[in-house]
Amino acid sequence: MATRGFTGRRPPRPVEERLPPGQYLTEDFPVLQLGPTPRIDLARWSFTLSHGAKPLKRWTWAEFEGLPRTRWQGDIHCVTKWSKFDTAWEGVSIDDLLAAAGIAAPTAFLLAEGYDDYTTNVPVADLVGGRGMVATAYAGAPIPPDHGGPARLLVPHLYFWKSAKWVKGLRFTAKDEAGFWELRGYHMYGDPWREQRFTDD
Ligand SMILES: Nc1nc2c(c(=O)[nH]1)N[C@H]1C(S)=C(S)[C@@H](COP(=O)(O)O)O[C@H]1N2
Ligand SMILES: [Mo]
Repeated sequence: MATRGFTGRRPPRPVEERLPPGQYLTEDFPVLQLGPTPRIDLARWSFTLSHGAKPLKRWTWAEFEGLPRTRWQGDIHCVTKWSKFDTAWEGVSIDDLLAAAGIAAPTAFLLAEGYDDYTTNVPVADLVGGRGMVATAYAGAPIPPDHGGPARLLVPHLYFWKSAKWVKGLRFTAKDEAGFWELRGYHMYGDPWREQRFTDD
């Protein structure tokens, strides 16, 4: 006799339910960035948590590799309207980073900063509680440089411009400060399900 639910597998959700408004599904992984892909030597790579101008904690690549690892698989949504399903990432959760630094987040907001001087703002509440990580692997391999390797922020529930590539640190800020795209007309928060693409959406 076949028992319903015996395999413990849920039926896959239909594509329409997984696509936020205005998005389409792609199988590709488009590359979107301002400038050329920076080449980052792992011997010189470091990752820093800071509060304004004050550094709080810094890790070398070797130290970062020793931190607890987290895996996440799910859908990502770019403001240019593509969505990609079931992407698989591995890295260090922001919860584990803060614990390893021995600190609680000093403010409610931060700017993620890239080696290419890109910045983007994210509320701390959107990164803790298992909602964000500094990813170093994609689909079981080191993240390719074009997609932000050696390390990129991953905040999958917000539009993908919030997932800063070539991330070099997180800077806690007293107020919610606009980053590169947010200063140029993009939304301060960027929730794909509320279609927050531009400043006044
Ligand atoms: N450091 C950095 N991160 C960045 C960008 C950038 O120009 N520099 N572009 C952002 C934008 S606009 C998008 S849509 C995504 C694209 O990520 P992908 O190239 O891996 O698809 O990266 C975001 N992260
Ligand atoms: Mo983008």
